[in-house]
Amino acid sequence: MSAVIQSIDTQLVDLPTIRPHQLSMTTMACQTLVIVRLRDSDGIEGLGEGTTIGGLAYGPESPESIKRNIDTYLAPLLIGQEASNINALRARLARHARGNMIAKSALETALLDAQGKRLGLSVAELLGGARQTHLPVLWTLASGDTQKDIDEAELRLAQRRHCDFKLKIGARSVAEDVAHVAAIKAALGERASVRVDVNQAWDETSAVRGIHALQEAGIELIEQPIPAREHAGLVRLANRFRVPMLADEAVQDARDGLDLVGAGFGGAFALKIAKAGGPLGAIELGRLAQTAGIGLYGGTLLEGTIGTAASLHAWATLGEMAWGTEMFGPLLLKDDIVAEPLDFHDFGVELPSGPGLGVTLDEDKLAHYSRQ
Ligand code: MUC
Ligand code: MG
Repeated sequence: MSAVIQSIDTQLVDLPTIRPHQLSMTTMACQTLVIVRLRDSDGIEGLGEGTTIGGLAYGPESPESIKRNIDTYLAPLLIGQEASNINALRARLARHARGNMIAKSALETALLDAQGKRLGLSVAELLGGARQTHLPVLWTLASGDTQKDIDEAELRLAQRRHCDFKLKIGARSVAEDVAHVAAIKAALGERASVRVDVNQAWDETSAVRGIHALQEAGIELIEQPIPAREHAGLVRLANRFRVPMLADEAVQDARDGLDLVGAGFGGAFALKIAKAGGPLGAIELGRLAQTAGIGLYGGTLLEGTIGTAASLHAWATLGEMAWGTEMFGPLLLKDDIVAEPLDFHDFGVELPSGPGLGVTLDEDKLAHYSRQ
């Protein structure tokens, strides 16, 4: 069953969010997905998605650069190549193009989707098989308003949709952030796990002050308190506090994971397909963490359904993750571009079944939300 990659098309899709989503570096009212459609000579189409947060606010790739770099540089490296040897295609992209991990993740996802469809296997089966099919999913409270966040958490608990909450902080002063988080934790009590994501906003001294107070307030996990490259500082914070540190921006791939483990980091790692250049790189980091006894967390860059499904297939192969997942991206968007949305219930989501990602496009919706 051999096929050649014939064409790769990319589209920018702008979807409004259900409410403003406030992070330390930007407030989002809309999410832009870069949708990849990869067609092979046997007529099979693979879908992929490359998505970031807030244009260039989160990282060095923007939706526009992802699209342009796929169209100009990455797609030509793949077109005409044999479609089914994904390891070889991944190596080819790595050899001829540096960085651009989100763009590479979108392409690798499309290759996996196509190969799964070709063989009649789900992406998780292609990757060795799923060890779980219902994955826990937390919700991020980021309206910027304490009472609105509490009301939102109460609603999600009552709906049995989420019982773990992540609060985005770092845009305001440490004292204001701590008061906001402590009020939410006090309102929810033992009914919910409350964590924070600082998205690199603090220096180490502010982090010591902030984390001390957050630990006292009963917060369970502190995500990326200081800048990504400050590995030594993150190790110091992890050693200093009882509350665990979650490395996110600090750990893009297995290379970073190895450095942090080597430096004595004992916290947890957030995996994201977008950081590692696709599901395969994220699984490499996950396996390294499992070998080193580091707890895992399934992370998102707030992808829509295609990127979320690709991540779920990867996380499912790793077995239970100590800190669950945050694969709620589609729920933050007002609408979707797929025919069948993911099934969120009982504090988690079902792994989609069917060949490939198990996701089909709704062509009308795609056309409606595509940027002209
Ligand atoms: C991040 O840094 O974790 C994940 C959830 C959310 O609200 O933002 C993202 C990015
Ligand atoms: Mg994070």
